[in-house]
Amino acid sequence: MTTILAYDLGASSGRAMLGRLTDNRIATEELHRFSNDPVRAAGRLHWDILRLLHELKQGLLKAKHKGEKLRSLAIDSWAVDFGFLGRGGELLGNPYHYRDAHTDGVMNKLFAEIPASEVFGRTGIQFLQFNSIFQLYAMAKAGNPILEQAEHFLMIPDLLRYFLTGEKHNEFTNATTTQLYNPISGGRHKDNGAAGGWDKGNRAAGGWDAELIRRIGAKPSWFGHVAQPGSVVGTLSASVMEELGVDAIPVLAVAEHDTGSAVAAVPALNRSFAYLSCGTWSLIGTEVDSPVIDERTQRFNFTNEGGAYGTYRLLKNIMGLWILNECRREWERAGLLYSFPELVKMAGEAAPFAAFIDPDDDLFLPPGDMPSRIRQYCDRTGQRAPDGPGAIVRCILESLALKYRYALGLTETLSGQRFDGLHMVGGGIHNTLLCRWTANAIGKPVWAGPDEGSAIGNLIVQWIAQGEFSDIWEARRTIRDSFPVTVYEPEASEMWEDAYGRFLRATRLEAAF
Ligand code: LFR
Repeated sequence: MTTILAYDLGASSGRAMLGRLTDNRIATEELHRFSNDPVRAAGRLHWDILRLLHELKQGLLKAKHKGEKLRSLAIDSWAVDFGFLGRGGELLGNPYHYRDAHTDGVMNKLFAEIPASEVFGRTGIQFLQFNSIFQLYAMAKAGNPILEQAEHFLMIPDLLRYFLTGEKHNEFTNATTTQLYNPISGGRHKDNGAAGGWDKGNRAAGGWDAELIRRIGAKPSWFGHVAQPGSVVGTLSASVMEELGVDAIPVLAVAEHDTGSAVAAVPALNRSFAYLSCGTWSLIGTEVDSPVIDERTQRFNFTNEGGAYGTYRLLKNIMGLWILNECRREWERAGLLYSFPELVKMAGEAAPFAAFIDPDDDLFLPPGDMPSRIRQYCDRTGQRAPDGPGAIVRCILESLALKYRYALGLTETLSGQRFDGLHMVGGGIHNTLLCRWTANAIGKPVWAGPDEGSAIGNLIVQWIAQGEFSDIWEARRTIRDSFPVTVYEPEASEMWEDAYGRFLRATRLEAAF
């Protein structure tokens, strides 16, 4: 039996998960769970990176107290955010939260200097105003003093890994989400293999795009060695070992972008599959062997994020359960306490298809009063706004399910494939109404499970590196055998078909076709 540790950090909570592999079955045990609370300071929204480091250490201590012998550990988290180290490896400030307002309006300013089509052509990454490229450009334009001292750009898991090991690496899957990484030619890694492919040395093609980096006011020297998932990127440092009284545990790079790990854990048996990683965000798409960078992918704002083992994720970000979470917070602020099951039950009892939102409207990106913003959206689009929590939650969940149908259809068009169902992974699968409505909206079965996709994806890449699985497909079969998958068959297809037409008109998405 081999026991390993996966840290999976989400935008609202993190966990340390033990993984055990016995007789070709995976078992997980949540060792430590903690909230991740962004902190607003001096008008800016930050991640509390040292608190996160503290929680990682608590996870290690809990493993020690249980007498666990860990063969390795790895970290995954949300993407795009980063911190800087200065001279001597000093941390320069606290990383900004991707929902901070400093990138508002910045995309168009950058496009006035570098055309959007060029940025997309070089990176294949969808435009989201919080991508690291826009954050860095905003920092450079604002004359942010951190950049004067900066020597190393490290993304959230890179930074935490650095604190644990003292080593600085940029992990590949997260690096691609910066929108400064060129998967085809790159700047420094031109010799890494065929365009967009995967060479025998287990390194993806491409590399940091030094020219793009320079043109946004950043320095290529900040961006370091790109580590592939499955490579060893350090060992717990002597000072961490001493502080915690633990042994020298090897630290591996995995698909450190949580979505990369979640997709690695999709229990698909067939190479052609569609997934929906469902949590704070909904990420819907398919896995491809090389990036699909063309005019249509750009027009529909699909992305090509790097994955484990030379794959790419052709997918679209959909705002996801964030809107519902923020509604709940807002009601709580007003003294109305609802649990998620209560809200979902109320939604089930509300009138169907009364109003629709496009969850990806800019209105819904920043934290705040979502019930008012939904009202504002409905006023703007000439719809009667939903009134009361049940109707509001129904509007959100139906709109999400219909937006999934829209994005799944586009995934089929852009990838030239047809899918006979949708794999749903992540905590969002506990929202059974959303699973059911998604099956109805897409008119195909939904296969829901596992719920801890990112943590499991993190674990299997560690085990593949250790030779416990021969490849990702063997690991996916084992996931399939180890965790339950709930099947939702589509129902009421005519009603949902009709609702889809109304959704497209209300949200103006029909114009996209
Ligand atoms: C999901 C996720 C998405 C990314 C968003 C912001 O947790 O990683 O893939 O677009 O968070 O980083």
